Amino acid sequence: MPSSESTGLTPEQLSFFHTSGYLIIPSALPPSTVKTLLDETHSLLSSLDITTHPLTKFSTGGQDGTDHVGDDYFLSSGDKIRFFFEEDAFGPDGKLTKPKERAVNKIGHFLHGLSPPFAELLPGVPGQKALPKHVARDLGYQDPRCLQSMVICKQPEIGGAVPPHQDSTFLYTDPPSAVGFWYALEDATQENGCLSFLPGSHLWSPIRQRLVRGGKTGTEMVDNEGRKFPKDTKEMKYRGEEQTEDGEYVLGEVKAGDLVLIHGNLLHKSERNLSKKGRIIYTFHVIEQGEGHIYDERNWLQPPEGGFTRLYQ
Ligand SMILES: O=C(O)CCC(=O)C(=O)O
Repeated sequence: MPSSESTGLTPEQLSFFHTSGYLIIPSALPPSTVKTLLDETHSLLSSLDITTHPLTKFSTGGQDGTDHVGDDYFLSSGDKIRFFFEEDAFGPDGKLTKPKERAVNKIGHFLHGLSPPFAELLPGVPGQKALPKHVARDLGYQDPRCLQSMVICKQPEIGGAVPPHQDSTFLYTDPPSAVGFWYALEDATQENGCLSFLPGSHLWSPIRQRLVRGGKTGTEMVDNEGRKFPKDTKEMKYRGEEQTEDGEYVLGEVKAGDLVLIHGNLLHKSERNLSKKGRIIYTFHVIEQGEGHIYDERNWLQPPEGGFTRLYQ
């Protein structure tokens, strides 16, 4: 890859990310890569055998996580490619009301290890901008590890909402260190349920709770007794205005190929997709495994044999 393409973030992009807690990078993937990843997604969907599938729905339960999915199919998905259905894909008789290709909400959580086209994004493909390892370096990671990846389909007409949440609640290290890399593979608009963000909330909204294994449903939220902000977060500032978790969210409408970076403490969400247009995206998350960051053995997601995938070789 020519060195001019081996980019990380510009000083302006880095400053926007530090201030706002998210960053949109236009055209981070070339159109040919977007097509390859969509083809791979469709091929994975066709390969799904619903006769042997437990018909697990994907439910986040939002920030309080009371209804978060937690069955064994989900809990053991960290080193596999598994399929989770839209909650509204089932009729009263418990049967799917849509063809499987139009019913799956999410495919996860080891695409970055098991699917060659998705795996190639970590080192970077020709023409890819803001390569994950360079972004991680610019964000100050010592030993960044990719710990999960997923395709989220947000299907036409039945695409589920994702309530406001912070990714470090689900992918907790002490201190928190998660960053999400979220690639649009189709245009995402207000109509089909794009992301929205509460800008700056990563600077004042602590990780109060975290999702662990246990409880009646396999996962539960517990109070976070560890640190609640990343190591380098400056002192929280109250700037006079009311800072509440139901403040004003800004829409993140994006085009296929754009990359969105999301700070692990940032409050963000996406609405339902009731439109006729799907919204397929690919996302993976990175955490710090160096410098005294502790990955808790109670976290719902546990490392595969050999550990989480290194970004720096
Ligand atoms: O793609 C979506 O709708 C939500 C994704 C999200 O919130 C996340 O990956 O943290």
